[in-house]
Amino acid sequence: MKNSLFLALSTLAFGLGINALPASAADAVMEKRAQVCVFVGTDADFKGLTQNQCAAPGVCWEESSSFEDQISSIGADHGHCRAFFDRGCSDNEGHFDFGNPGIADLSKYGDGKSNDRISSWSCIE
Ligand SMILES: [Ca+2]
Repeated sequence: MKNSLFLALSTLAFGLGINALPASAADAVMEKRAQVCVFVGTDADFKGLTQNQCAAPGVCWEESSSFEDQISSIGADHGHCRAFFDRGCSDNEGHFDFGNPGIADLSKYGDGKSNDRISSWSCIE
């Protein structure tokens, strides 16, 4: 058991060492994956005013006035995301979870009360 843990940690350290090499393709991939992008639309089916919003995992994205309380479709390129009805990714007014491909029509999602209510979101890989 201890040996297998040591092997796992060694493999992980080796993997990190490879990724730490400068100016490599691995760096470019790691950099690209260091954020989660969420595509939103003010209308259903990712239409209306749209935007691709990217943030590092765990970082809270605050919707601008152009999108706050107007989003009707939302989806992430990968990862696990949570949309909040309050700013600052605060759960005061509730939330719902989404991922890829996301939810094309929030007015038909659950009780429909998630439509035009999103103020912020946050994702993990
Ligand atoms: Ca809308």
